[in-house]
Amino acid sequence: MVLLKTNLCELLEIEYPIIQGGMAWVAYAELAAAVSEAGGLGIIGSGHAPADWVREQIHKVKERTSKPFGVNVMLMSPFVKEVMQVLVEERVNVVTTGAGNPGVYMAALKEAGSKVIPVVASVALAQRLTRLGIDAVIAEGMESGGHVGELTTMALVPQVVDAVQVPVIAAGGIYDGRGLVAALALGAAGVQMGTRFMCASECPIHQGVKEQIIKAKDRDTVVTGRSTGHPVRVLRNKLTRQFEEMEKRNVPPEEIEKMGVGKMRAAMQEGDVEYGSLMAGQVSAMVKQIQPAREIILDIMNSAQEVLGRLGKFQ
Ligand code: TUI
Repeated sequence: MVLLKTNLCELLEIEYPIIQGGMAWVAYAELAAAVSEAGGLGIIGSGHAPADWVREQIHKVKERTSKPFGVNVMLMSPFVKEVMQVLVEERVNVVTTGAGNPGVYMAALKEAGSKVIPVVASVALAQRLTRLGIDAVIAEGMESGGHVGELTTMALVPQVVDAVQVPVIAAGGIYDGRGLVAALALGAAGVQMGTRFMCASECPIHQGVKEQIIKAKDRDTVVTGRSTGHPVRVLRNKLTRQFEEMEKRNVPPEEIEKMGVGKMRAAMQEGDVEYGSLMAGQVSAMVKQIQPAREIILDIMNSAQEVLGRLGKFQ
């Protein structure tokens, strides 16, 4: 097995430089524990969930593994304050944040000994947060599923690498060893992957959603909600056609936002693949099967070894 130990492995005390994305309604304790047990960093996605739920999930992971794990906080959640308080009390190893600026929570999290790793979609935010003492940063390109920025991973990652001193984790558009090696070539110290882990056997989302990801082809994801200021990448379905139609008619953003409420839950829990929000990234097309998390991680590392062997021939 190729040894791709980076400073991220050291920082997080993990075996492989692979982090599982903290996806709301998807990344439950079962998945996070399986990824951490397999040598990556598993992350619970807290999304819009209340603090008590997050505490339960943390306890569930702690029962299943003694290895480090993380929790992702969606900063637009109405429960963000209470959730942060739970993370401080539980002394979670790693806290990742999304969809905003975690500045006001930094001091308390650092005090509790947590590594703080925000997701950014721009160089400016990465720089601002570095000054507050973050431990690493996740640079997420618009290939990813869910809430997206404007830049691609290929353009964003090297710009963030040049702008900050902390380790950079590349996210968006990464599926296998080719993506991992490419990310390292751009200067990243590791990768975060969401979509592929949605099809992990341990991921307790509805089987119908996994099937849609496996069926997806290269152009089957679209970005909707640009007019609301919260664009999200999802698999194309009847819901996205409704959104497109509303945006064409210049329906007010509040009404469009309203139509999105509860749609992630409808997809991920109830399996409504027609009118649910199937947040997934552009690599959906590359996902061919449901596999245990351990197999996914070993497959990525094996294919990274193959790529490095191939590149070695150019020396
Ligand atoms: O957060 C994500 N992905 C998400 S969050 C989510 S839940 C949601 N539901 C409905 C509408 C919107 C979200 C689904 N997927 N990824 C991390 C990420 N963060 N990507 C981009 C950003 C980001 C964007 C703007 C981070 C900060 C930011 O600006 C903050 C500032 O102050 O400049």
